[in-house]
Amino acid sequence: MRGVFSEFGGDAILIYNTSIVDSNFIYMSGFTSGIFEHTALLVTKNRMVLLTSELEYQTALSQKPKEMKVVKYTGVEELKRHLGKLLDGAVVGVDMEFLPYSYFRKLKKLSGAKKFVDASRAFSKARLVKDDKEIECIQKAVDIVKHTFSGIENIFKTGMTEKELAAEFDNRMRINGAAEPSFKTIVAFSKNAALPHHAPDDTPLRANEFVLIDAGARFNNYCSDLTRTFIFKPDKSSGKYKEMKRMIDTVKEAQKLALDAITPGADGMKAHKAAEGHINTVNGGTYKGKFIHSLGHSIGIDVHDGGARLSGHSHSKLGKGMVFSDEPGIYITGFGGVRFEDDILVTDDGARLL
Ligand SMILES: [Mn+2]
Repeated sequence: MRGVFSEFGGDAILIYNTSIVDSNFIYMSGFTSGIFEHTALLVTKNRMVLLTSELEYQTALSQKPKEMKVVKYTGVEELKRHLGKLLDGAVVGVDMEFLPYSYFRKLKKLSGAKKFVDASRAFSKARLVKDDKEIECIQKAVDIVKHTFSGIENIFKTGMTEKELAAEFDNRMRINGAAEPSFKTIVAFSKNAALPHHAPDDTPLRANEFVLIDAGARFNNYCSDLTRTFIFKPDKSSGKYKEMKRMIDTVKEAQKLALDAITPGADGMKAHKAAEGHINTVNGGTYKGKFIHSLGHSIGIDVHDGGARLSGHSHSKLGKGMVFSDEPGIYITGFGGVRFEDDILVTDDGARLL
């Protein structure tokens, strides 16, 4: 079932949502509706048992996969009874990167399990390689953002704030089919674009300035993550414009070189170095050291899906079915920044843009 067990040696896996939902819960259940706080999901080699409250019971029944049994429980004594029946004496995998220690102790005691072992690596390994259905969802999430970007320049207006543009972008993503933005949309004007994770504020838009938008959509639980950089009302005769344009051309070329360096079997370092090498050497080294983050991260149910990275230190082996962002950038403090980001799928013999 979903490849998690082939990576894991124990008897069962226990996923327990606190007031935050574990993305492994979403991965295993496939649920797209409901909140499922304080819900437990028990997974064995060929079955799943969901222990949830009355509140979510009908929602669970309407979405459950065939192999899932849904059980209602109220209170800690009933939870103990169900967990004990299913896990007493078992070696149980839990996601130690998610489950808080206080819950770890409580659940171990309630279940009577022999031992809790860490299943976080089994999950991240299984989730790293996407099946066709997952790729379809990511593609849809990508299409929604691309569609939102097309024509967005028509709403740029002198004096509009970053917050206003972010709100408009989010609204359009929803109208275009997103369940929600997959993270807080970044809109950065002018020198704010030099801060890769700038939070939109009241900075007004001015002519001949950068407009950087980094946004993602969620579709059927799966995320996309794309960035575009524009120049608002360019003054093409200005030196500033020429510099901004050179930064844009350099980043776009770096992004292309990185895409060409992504092949199954290569390590995560190769593509990063292809982009970085170009940025560091172009135009006599003007931008040396100005690409200040990793080239890319794995994308799936989480925007930063873990498992593997495209970075200067990454030894991750790339393989067919993995999805990464390809997002080089140049950041010049006090002047501005440029980033272009697309999501790519590793194929049989290379990578293709989603
Ligand atoms: Mn990204």
